[in-house]
Amino acid sequence: MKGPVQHGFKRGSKDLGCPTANLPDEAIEPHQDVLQTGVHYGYARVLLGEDAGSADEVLPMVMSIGWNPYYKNEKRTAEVHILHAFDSDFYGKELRIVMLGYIRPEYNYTSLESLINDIETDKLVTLRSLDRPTYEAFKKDPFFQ
Ligand code: ADP
Ligand code: RBF
Ligand code: MG
Repeated sequence: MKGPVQHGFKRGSKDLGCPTANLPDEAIEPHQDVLQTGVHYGYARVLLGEDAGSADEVLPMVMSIGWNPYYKNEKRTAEVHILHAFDSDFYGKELRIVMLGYIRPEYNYTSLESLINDIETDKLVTLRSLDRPTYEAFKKDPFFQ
């Protein structure tokens, strides 16, 4: 999927210590039938341009597709956390992602702490999973070039 990064509810970075770049509804819409609600991992690239250095590369990502029951959202959203320390925000820039694996369903949490703990586990699962040599090829996929 790809599309310009949208503004969300501004709760990712503040409450969770985990900013998530939101894909536009139009990016998700054609895939509604096949997209499973829950947490997925894969690769992402933000098209930042020449001066961005290592920030404009194919990077590991962990993604939440869901209704976000913790916040009682009314719409399914696709939020992408990229495992990279960016120097600044990139709203409006084109985000491209490939989803490679499913981690877990979406849960409703009784505390913010338990949500944050699970997200930390999701990040570890992502990095360990992407270590599998067969995933290397996706980094070079023409979709990212
Ligand atoms: P919003 O509700 O607008 O999505 P967030 O608090 O989730 O706000 O922050 C998301 C924004 O943070 C992204 O749109 C992006 O511009 C920026 N950002 C910075 N670092 C990252 C990262 N590692 N992964 C995803 N987004 C990041
Ligand atoms: N929200 C939930 O309500 N339940 C979840 O299981 C859940 N898992 C998430 C996993 C990851 C890797 C990320 C980045 C977010 C997850 N969230 C989950 C969404 C979180 O609530 C969301 O980032 C905030 O709503 C801020 O937009
Ligand atoms: Mg977000």
